Amino acid sequence: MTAQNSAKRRRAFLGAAALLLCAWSLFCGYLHDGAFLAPWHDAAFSADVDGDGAPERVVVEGRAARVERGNDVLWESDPAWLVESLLCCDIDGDGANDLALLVWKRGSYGASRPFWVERDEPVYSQHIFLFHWDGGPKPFWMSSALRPELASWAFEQDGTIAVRTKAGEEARLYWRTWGLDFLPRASSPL
Ligand SMILES: [Ca+2]
Ligand SMILES: [Ca+2]
Repeated sequence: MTAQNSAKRRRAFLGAAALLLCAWSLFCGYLHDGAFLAPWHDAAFSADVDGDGAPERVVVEGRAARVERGNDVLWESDPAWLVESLLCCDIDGDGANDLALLVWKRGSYGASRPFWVERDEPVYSQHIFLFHWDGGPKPFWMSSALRPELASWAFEQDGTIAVRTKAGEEARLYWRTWGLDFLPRASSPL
């Protein structure tokens, strides 16, 4: 092999390595910002979030949620969350509207975690966060990582949440004594 050929092969190898490094960086960047997590859809609707009889504006935009009244922003979701969808409905049946967020976040736990869990998961997982409105959103139930993950959801007249999983299965979530749970298949209205 001539010195010229050897130099060519070295340059080709370095070029391929640089390309691979660029591709890997882009892939990690996409993973970092959650681009592969869900088809993100902006949405906006009116609902009486605080129960005063007048509607507020509920907005999901750019993976974040907010509640507006006129020109005022009453609440914005945590920037660490990627908000996929938001419902405003009475999920726990107490007569007052609640906010339900379908959220992607890193890890299964918040600021505190069980003592036996040394380190939270670094990858994104899907969660449901529920809030009462009492002068602002007060969290009252936050799920661990959803299994199965949800592709869509909608609040139904019977007080349940109709969901479709990413595998295409349809099911209902309902408010049990404390927390959302899947309706047993036999009692599902579907
Ligand atoms: Ca209101
Ligand atoms: Ca409620």
